[in-house]
Formats: sequence, structure tokens, C-alpha cells
Amino acid sequence: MAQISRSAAARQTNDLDAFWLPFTPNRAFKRAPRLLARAKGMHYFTADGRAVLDGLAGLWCSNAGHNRDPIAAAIARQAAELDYSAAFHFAHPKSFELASRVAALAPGDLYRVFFCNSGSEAVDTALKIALAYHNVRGEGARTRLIGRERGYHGVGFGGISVGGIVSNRKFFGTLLTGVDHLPATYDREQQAFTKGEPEWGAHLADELDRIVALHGPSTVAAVIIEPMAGSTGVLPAPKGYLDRLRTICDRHGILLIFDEVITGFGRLGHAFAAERYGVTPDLLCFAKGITSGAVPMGGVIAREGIYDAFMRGPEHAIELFHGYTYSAHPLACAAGLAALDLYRDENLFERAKKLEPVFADAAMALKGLPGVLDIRTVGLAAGIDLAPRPDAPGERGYAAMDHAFQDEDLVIRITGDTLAVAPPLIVSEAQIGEIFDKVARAIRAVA
Ligand code: PXG
Repeated sequence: MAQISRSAAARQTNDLDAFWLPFTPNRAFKRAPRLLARAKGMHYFTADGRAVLDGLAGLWCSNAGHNRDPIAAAIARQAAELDYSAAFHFAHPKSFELASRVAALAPGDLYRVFFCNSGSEAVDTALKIALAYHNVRGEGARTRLIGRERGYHGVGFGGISVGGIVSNRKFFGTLLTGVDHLPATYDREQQAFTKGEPEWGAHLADELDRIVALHGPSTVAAVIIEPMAGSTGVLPAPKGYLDRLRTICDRHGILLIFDEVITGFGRLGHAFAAERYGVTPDLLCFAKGITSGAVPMGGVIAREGIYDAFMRGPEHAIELFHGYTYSAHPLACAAGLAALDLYRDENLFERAKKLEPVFADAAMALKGLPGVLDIRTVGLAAGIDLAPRPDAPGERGYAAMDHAFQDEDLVIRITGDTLAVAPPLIVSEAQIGEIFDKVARAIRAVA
């Protein structure tokens, strides 16, 4: 009986029960939903027509802004022309075009592009390519993976194993074995209120030497890190840190993987953070901004030599036993090509770079507001740490996010008591001011 009435209720379009929301407190949400019905450019619109400024580019993905006409038109054209084509043993023309365009944006000999559908899949793909690469070269003993504390690499078992967020790991069993973690690079005492890359912290890369010495270099496959940790509150790499990781990896034959799911496609003022830092990884994960968030897509760019290592054996034989039904989906490729056109035609990466100082000043102006413990900025991203309420960690951050939406018409991101701001790269100087004015009022409201 209960079952019948429940399914009848679920058929009502305004019923909120059936949908189990991801990474969301479901009960609080369903009591006071935040529903976004439409979007255009820098704004969302609620069902009742309220314009809400997007201070987070969707979820760090809508880098060209929302509902851009060329992207929407490209998706519509593609859906009418070729909705889907088999992804294994067959391919469609736009997949090659997009791979070439992505490769052209990548530094060094990062050239071969493997497509998947999300950042989590990109990470699992990169970890698997790393393990298989050593295997096909006769170094199958290299099985250890090294991540970093406070790292976020999505929610696959590979990603949470190398990731460093306790809540994302502790409920899910033993995870992958043979994983170690570098220390996080953030230390408030040394780095508080830094714009861009902190001066302090490069030496923490040397911890890699210690971990490698413990296990023996010949057992270590790869190191994966975000050049800027986004999810855990915008933690840019300290000056010189990535260089040092690169040197240590080279010394021991370990692959270096950059997870650029957030930093890719302009967030730090370049196509990829690898370019900003002048450090080329062996594998680079991307997602989000590749389609400006309009269709799910992710991927991994591999250095030439990694791909080459697999190209052996009989030509009719599969070289890498990995892939997804929707690898290089036609709609995603069409959206990706249109997004890359927009990034190029509107100089959006360059625009992010030019706006970085304006953005950093506007963020830092919040210093001194009640409860603000630290502010970090890099590119068009800012993290603002608020003091937790006694005995209620996360409550103040949640209240600030909710206040920003309900009373200030602004979407921002929270992780615990840390606020994150990362608007679409089309944001104007005036809108940067507007965003941080709204954030300031939200911070005061939850003081
Ligand atoms: N790697 C990194 C570096 C990410 O930031 C993923 C992998 C996983 O991507 P998918 O597409 O599987 O979600 C991410 C995702 C936040 C937030 O806390 C960050 C992400 C996603 C949602 C919220 O601000 N990053």
C-alpha cells in the first residue's frame, strides 16, 4: 500500500522524493530547494524568474558562460546528423577533429587524446594507462600509485584511493592497495592571504623522494596531483613545487599525472596549468571546460612516447583494453569543438589572465570581515576560509552558501567552512565586484 502511494507521488512532476541528490544534504535541500530552471551567460534564472549570478561557472565547468548560442546550435545540429556511433572499432569524424584541437592546446609532446565522459573517468583512465604502460614495457612491478592529502580526483575507486579527502574515502572499504600520499601543500601559518602561488612549500615535493625510497623506485608507477587543488578550497601549488616533482619523477622513471579537470581550459589564464607552470606531465586529465559543461566529457592527453609504447604486437589486436560506450560521444565532440572555438574567438584564456589581478584584489578586500581566516586566489579562482562555529563544522559555510543564493542571488561553492568562487571566464570587471560584494554580505550575515 505504502509502495503504491509512493510511486503515485513520484509521478507528480513537482515531487522531490525520488531524486537522490549527489554530494548534497538531501533532507535540508528538499525542505528548501534551490532550483535553477534556465541560464544565459553569467546568470541562472529560477522558475519564478529570479536572475542569479553564477559565481562558480556551473561546477567549475561553464567557462564560456551558460547556454552560449554556438554551443547549443552545434549540439542541436549534431543530434540531427549523427546521434551516436559505435565507439569501439568505429569512429566519427569530429572525434579526430576534437582530439587534434585538444592536442594543439597542450604543451610539449602531450599529443594522444583518449576520451571518456567525466573527470572521474579521466582519472581512472590515466591511472590505468600508467599501470599498463609500465606493464607493456616489462616493468610490471611498478604498481604503486601516489596521490596527495587534500587531493580530489573524482569518485571512482581509483580516484578516491589516490584522493586525500577523508569523507570521500572512509565509507568505502579498502580502496586500491599500494597507494601512498604526499602531504598537502597548504599551511595557513606560512601562506595566509597569498595571491597566486605561495612562496613557502616547494620543499614538500621532496617527500616524494622519501616515499619512493621506502618502497623502492622500481615499484612506483605514477604520481597524480592537481596543479591547483580546487575542491578542497583553491590551494595553488607553491612556487617551484611542480618542477621539483617533475625532477624526482624523472630521476626514478615514475610517470607524473596532472589532474587538470578544474585547471584546464582557462581557469588559470592558460589552456592548461602545465603551461602556466612550465612543467609538462606525462599524462594530463581534463573534463568540465572541454565542452564548457554543456555535454559530459572528459579525457586524458598522453605524451607521444606513452602511446608509442602500446603500439606493438599484431595490428589486428587491441592495444589498450579500456574505453567507454560514450567515449568521444558525437554530441560531446560537437559541443567541445564549439566551446574551443568560443575560447579562441573571445580570447577567454587570455581574458582570465588579464582579470586575475582585479579578481585577486576584489577577493582580498574581504580580509578583515568577521570570521575570515584566509583568502587564496589564483587565476579566476578564490578560496575563503571561514572560522567554523564551535561544535558545528560546516554549518557556517552552508549558511553562507544558502544566504548567498536566497538573499543575494549568487551561486558559490562550499567545502566545509570554505567558500569557493570561480566564475565563467566571460565575467566582467563589474561583475567581479558584484560577486565579492555579495559574498561579503553573505559572510556578514552568518557572522
Ligand atoms: N578531478 C578533479 C581535479 C576535479 O576537480 C574530478 C576529478 C571529477 O570529475 P567528475 O566530472 O567526475 O565530477 C573533479 C571534479 C567542488 C567540486 O568541490 C569539484 C568537482 C566536482 C564537483 C564539485 O567544488 N571536481
